[in-house]
Amino acid sequence: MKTTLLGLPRIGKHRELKKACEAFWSGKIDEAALTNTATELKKQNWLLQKDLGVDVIPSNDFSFYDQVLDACLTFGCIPKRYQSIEKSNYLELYFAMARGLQKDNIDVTAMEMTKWFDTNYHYIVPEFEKGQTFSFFSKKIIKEYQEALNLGIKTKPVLIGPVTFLLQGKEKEDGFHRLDLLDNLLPVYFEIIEALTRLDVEYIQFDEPCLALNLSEKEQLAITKTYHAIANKFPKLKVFLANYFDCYGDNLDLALQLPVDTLHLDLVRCPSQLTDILESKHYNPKTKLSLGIVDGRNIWKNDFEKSLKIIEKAHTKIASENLWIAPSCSLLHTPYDLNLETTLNPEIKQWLAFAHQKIEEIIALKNLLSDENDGYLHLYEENKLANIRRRNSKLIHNDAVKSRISNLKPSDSQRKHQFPIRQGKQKEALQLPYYPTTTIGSFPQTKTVRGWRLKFKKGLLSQQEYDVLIANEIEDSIRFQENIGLDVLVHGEFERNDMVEYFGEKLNGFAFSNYGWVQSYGSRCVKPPILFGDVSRPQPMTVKWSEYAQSLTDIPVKGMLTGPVTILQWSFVRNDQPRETTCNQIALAIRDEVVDLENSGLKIIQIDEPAIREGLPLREEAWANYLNWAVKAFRISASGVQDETQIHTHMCYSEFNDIIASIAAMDADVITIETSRSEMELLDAFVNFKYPNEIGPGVYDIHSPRVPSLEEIEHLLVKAKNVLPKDHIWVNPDCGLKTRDWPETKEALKNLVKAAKKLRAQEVELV
Ligand code: THG
Ligand code: ZN
Repeated sequence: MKTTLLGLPRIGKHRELKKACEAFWSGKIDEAALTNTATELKKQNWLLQKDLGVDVIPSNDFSFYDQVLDACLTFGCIPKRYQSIEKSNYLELYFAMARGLQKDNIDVTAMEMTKWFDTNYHYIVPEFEKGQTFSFFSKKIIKEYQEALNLGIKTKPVLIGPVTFLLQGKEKEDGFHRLDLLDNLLPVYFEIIEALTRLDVEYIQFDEPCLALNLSEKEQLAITKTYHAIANKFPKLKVFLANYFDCYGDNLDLALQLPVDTLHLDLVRCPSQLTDILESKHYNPKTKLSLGIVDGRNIWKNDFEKSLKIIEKAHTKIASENLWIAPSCSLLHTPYDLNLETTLNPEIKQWLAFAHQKIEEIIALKNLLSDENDGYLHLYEENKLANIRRRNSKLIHNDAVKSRISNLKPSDSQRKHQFPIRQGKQKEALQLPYYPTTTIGSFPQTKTVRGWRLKFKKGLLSQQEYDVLIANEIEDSIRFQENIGLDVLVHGEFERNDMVEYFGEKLNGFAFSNYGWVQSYGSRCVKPPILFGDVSRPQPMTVKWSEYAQSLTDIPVKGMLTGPVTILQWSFVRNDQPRETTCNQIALAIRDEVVDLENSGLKIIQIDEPAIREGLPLREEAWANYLNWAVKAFRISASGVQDETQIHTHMCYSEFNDIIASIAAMDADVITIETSRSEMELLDAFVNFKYPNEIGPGVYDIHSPRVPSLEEIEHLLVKAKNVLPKDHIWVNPDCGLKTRDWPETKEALKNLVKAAKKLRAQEVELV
C-alpha cells in the first residue's frame, strides 16, 4: 500500500504568498523577492510530506494565483487581447490575465472567474476560439519537477486533464464546441509528457473532476479517446487519474475500462462507489485504486475505525500493492495546520484535523494496516477516543434546538399572504418612487476601518472607543446616501469582517480558528467558521447597528443578513447530521433576527444568498432534493414578518437558468442580481420565466474601480425596462462595495441615482 496526496494549500501558513503577491502588485517588492517566497513555500510543502513519510508527493500543485490559469499558460491558451504584453515578461502576462493591466498604452481586462465545481474557490475561466491552436508555452510543470528533484524528491506532477480543461472553459465565439479543440490540445499534452518522461517521471496525475458531472456521450468519448491516446504513446507512463467531489456515477463503466495505472476515488463524497467497483464486471484488478478516504473538503478528524473497514474491504479483492491511501481531493480547500491554533476550545480542537494533520492520518492508516502495526495502535486508540468524545459531547447537543426543528410546520415557511397582496401593502407603507435606488449592503472596508478592528481585537481600543468609531462611520455613510438621493439606505457593514464569519461569531454552535485561511481567489482568502453543534442565537446580532442607522434618518434603511444556505455553504459544517438539518437550524436563528429587526422598526430586510447556486450538487439527480430544502430554509428565515415588511435577497456569480424556478420559489419580495458584465444577458432567465416578484438587475460592475458613466447605466436600465414590468424594477450595483474605495464608489453611485431620476422623468412626460 502506498500513500499519496493530490495537492496541498499554497497560500502559506501565515499567508506569505498572499502578502508577497500583494506587495509585488503594488511595487513594494521585485520579482526575485516574490519568486523566493514561492520557492520557499514549495520547499516547505515537499519537505513536510517527505518528513511525514508520504510515498508519492505531488508537484505543480503550487500556483501564484490559480492552477487553471497556470494550465492556460502551460498550453499557450492566451486570449488575443494580451498580445500587446511582452511574452518574455512572464509574470506581467500571467497577472494581466488574472487581474487586468493598465500601463503605458496597454489597457486589458482580466479573464473571467467562476467557482470551481461546488467549492468556494474561484478559477480563471479558459477562453476558446474556433480552430484555436495550442503550444507548450509555460514550462512551469517541468521546472517544478526539477526543483523537487534537487531536494531529492521524485514527484508526481499534477496536470488538469484535457477534457476538464476544455469543459470548464468557455467559447468566446459561436460556431463550434470547445471539445472540438481536443485534437489540437492533445499534441501539447504529448509534448509535456514526453518532456517529463525524459526526466524519468514515473507517475503523472491527471485531474478530471468533470467525471463527477453528468457527461454527454461526446464528452465521455473525449475521455476515452484521451486516455487511450496517452497510453498508446506512452505505454510505460503510469497515469494517476483523479476524479473527486462526487461519484463516477454514469461514467464508472467508462472509467474502469480506461488504460490507466490508477483510478482515484472520492470515498468521502461517494462511499458507495467502492462496492460498485469491486462488483463491476469491468473492473480489472490490475488497475490500482486510490482510496480517497480522508476528507479534503472539511476539517473533522478521520474515523480510523470506519476507514480501516473500508480499506480492508477493498483489500479482500485487491492486492495491497495495488491500493493507495489518499485524501479525497487536493487539500487546497483546508487550512494548513491545527497546531497554530492556540485559542480554540481544546475539547473542540481534539475533533479536528487541518492539512498537516490529514497527512499524518494518511500515514497512520497505512501503518495501522501493516503487519507490524504494534507501534501504532495507540494512534488508533487516541483516534477512537476523540471520535467517541465528539459524539457524546455536551457542546454539540441542544434539546431546545432539536425540538424546534422537529416541530417545524408548513406555515413556518410561508409568508402571511401571497406576493401581489404583500406588494400592495409594501407600496403603501414604503411610498417609494418608480425605479427605487439602493445598494447591496456593504460600503468600502478601508484600511482604516480594518485597522480599528485589528486594534480592538488586540485590546488597543476599548469596546466603547471602537463603537464610537463605527457609529461615526455609519453616520457619515447615511449622510452621504441621503445627499446623493438614494431611496433605500444601508448602514454599510463597517462592523463586520466577513459576511459569514461575522454571523458565525455571534451564533452558538460555531467555533473559530485564528489561522484557518483558505484561498478563495488569487490572494484573497476566507476563514470559514467551524460549525460543530446545534445552532442557536443567544442574542440579537445586527439589531444595534441597523437600529442606530435607522434612527439617523427618515428614509428607510435596509437590515442586512446572510442567509442560511450561504452560512452553511461557506462554513466547515458538521458531518454527523444531514446538511438540511443544519441549514434549518441556521434558518431559525436568522428568522429570529429578522423578526427582531422588524420589531426595532426596520421596514426592509435583506437576506443574502449568494451561495445558493454553488451549493447545487454536481449531479442533476440530486438537484431537486437540494433545491427543495435550500429554498425551504430560506423561506423559514424570511417568513416570520408581517406582509408590510419587505424582504430582499441578493445573489451573485450565478448561472440562473438552471434554478430560476427555485429562485422564484424563495418568494423574496425583491431580488438583486449581478447582470452588468453580461450586458443584462443574465436577466433573460428571469424574463423568460416571467419572474413574478420585484427585481434589481445590477447596473454596474463593482469588481473594477472604473466609474460607469450616466449613459452606460441608463443604457442598461433601458434594456431592463424593455423586458420587465416598470413597477418591478430596482436600480442598484451588481454586488456589495466592500472591496472598493470611496472615491470611485461615490462617483458611481451619483451616476446611478441620476440615471434612475432621468428614467422617472421620462415616465412623467409619457403620462
Ligand atoms: N465571504 C465568504 N466567501 C466568499 C465571499 C465572502 N466567497 C465568494 C466571494 N465572497 C469571494 N470574495 C472575496 C472577496 C474578498 C475577500 C475574500 C473573498 C477578502 N478577504 C480578505 C483577504 O484575503 O485579504 C480577508 C478577509 C478579512 O480581512 O477578514 O478580501 O464575502 N466567506
Ligand atoms: Zn454579490
